[in-house]
Amino acid sequence: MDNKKIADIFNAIADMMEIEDDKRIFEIRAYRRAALTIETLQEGVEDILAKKGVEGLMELNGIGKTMAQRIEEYTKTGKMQKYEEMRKKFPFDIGTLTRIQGIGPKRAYRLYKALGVKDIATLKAALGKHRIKTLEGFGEKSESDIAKGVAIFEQGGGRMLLGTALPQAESIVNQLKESGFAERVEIAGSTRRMKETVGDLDILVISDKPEKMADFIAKMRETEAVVVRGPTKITVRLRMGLNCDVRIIEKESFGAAMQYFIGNKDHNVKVRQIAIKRGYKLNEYGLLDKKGRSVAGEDEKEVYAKLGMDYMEPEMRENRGEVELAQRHKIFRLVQLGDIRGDLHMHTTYSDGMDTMEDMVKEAIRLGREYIGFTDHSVREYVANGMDDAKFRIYSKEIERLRKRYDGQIKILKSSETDISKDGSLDWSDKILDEMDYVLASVHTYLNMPKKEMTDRVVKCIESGKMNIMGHPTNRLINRRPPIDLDLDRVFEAAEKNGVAMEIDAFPDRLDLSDENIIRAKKYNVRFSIDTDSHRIGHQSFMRYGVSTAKRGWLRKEDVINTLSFKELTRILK
Ligand code: DGT
Ligand code: CA
Ligand code: CA
Ligand code: ZN
Repeated sequence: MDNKKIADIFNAIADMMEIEDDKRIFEIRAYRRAALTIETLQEGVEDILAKKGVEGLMELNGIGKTMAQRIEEYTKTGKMQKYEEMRKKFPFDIGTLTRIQGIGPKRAYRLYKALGVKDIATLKAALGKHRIKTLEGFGEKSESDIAKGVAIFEQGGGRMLLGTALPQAESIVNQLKESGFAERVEIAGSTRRMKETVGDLDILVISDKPEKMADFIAKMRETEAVVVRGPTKITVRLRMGLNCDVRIIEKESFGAAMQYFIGNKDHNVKVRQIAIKRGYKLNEYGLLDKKGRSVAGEDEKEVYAKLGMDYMEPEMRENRGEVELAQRHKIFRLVQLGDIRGDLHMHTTYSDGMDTMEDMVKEAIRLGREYIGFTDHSVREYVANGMDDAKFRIYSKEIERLRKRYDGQIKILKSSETDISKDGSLDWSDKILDEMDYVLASVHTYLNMPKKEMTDRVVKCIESGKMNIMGHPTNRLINRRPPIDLDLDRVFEAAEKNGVAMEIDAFPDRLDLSDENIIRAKKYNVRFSIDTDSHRIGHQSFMRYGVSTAKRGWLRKEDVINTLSFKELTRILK
């Protein structure tokens, strides 16, 4: 899958154009839009090209003829001429530098020109010598912001978002299945556990032609280089920037290998100790008795069963108490993707969404949603093209029109992602709030408030009795922006008292609340709403990331409000 690489290149071209001549707004925007589309696409561009050609790409929102041709050029040659030419003028790692908080394209260029900053290493050197603050237009504050940005970037440690890694893993799985050399292919590791970021991909294969299988993997279109190759394992470097471990497993060991390569290390260590206590030995080949005979191995559930344990879904296997629960046969059913009946957070062209409301409705129907809620931004979110009162009226009318038009197919709720103002009030008059079926409220501004003030602000809003769902509660962006400083216990307590649901925003760079914060929230009697925060029709499929995050936080169906029927939901939203 070339998506990630192409999106990175498009963004880099836009960055370089901005340095060169920022008046070419339309061109720059075209590259950014195309990058956004490709980045969040869940299907490989090369698959679209193979099926429908350049025209197929042009059907995508934000991809015109030029962009489609550039994509085709890259998939055919592994290069994009336009990019190669521009790189000569700007020979530094613009893509990485502009990912750092506090550095835009122009600043990256200034840092390069003045201090020779080319990448993270040279940026750190400049920070170490405190040379950045001496540059005109930078100063003390910029230097410390950039230093913080670098720290966040490095904490990420080159880990990739699940939303980028999983589609790539799935595409490889499909290719291996179609190769004719594999009897069974499964994703393992952190990707299978649906962890928010992934260090490398792990794939398990049953194959009776291991040599041919390994050759196939070495020659796959996404393979950049073979890192190591042995008789049962091949590690390749993927062009998109991750490594991928593929292990070839015997059929009779496949369940044991799944157990070993899905659970995180700590989970595995615990399970192995249980095996030892029961007089067995457990490894990736099987569960063996004292005489070395296999008592289980082909089937993963059987391995756990022989150890006296319930089966746990991969999302649970993080050694957070699930092993003990499984031993006591207390593993319960987690919320499933199929339980989700509606999506309560989505944007349209009325604010910063890219698709029309009607197209969003059609996509929701296609996905089988029973209801959806529109949540275009309130006016204060001017960067996101927030609506004023007059625009809200038109928005409101359009919702009513679509309600009639799609009556019987889907229920449409009226809402707005309402800014929680600096003083904890909501960014709409009561009159307009009253017209909404529910209120989703989020913090988007003054993100640096100290903990006490920030918590007071949010709690005051929750206690106003006017909001129903708190949108992306910590407002973090994975590997890019830290969470706002909130005393979450106070927030959850207030939410419990006031019947406010906490959102699990399913957008791949948010996943907010995170799994760990969901676990914290569960100590209180709060409910959750798993929403996609869609800005395009394709984003509605992000629901699976939200549901998996909920599973990683051990949520059940009854913890999640958008598993309710429309009737029940509207009753609790009143
Ligand atoms: P990642 O790649 O950092 O996102 O995280 P994982 O969990 O995918 O870790 P990885 O790729 O190093 O290993 C894949 C699986 O193999 C992991 O889920 C657990 C298992 N595993 C790795 N190293 C060990 C180990 O030393 N002991 C045991 N018991 N299991 C291990
Ligand atoms: Ca891994
Ligand atoms: Ca690995
Ligand atoms: Zn928002």
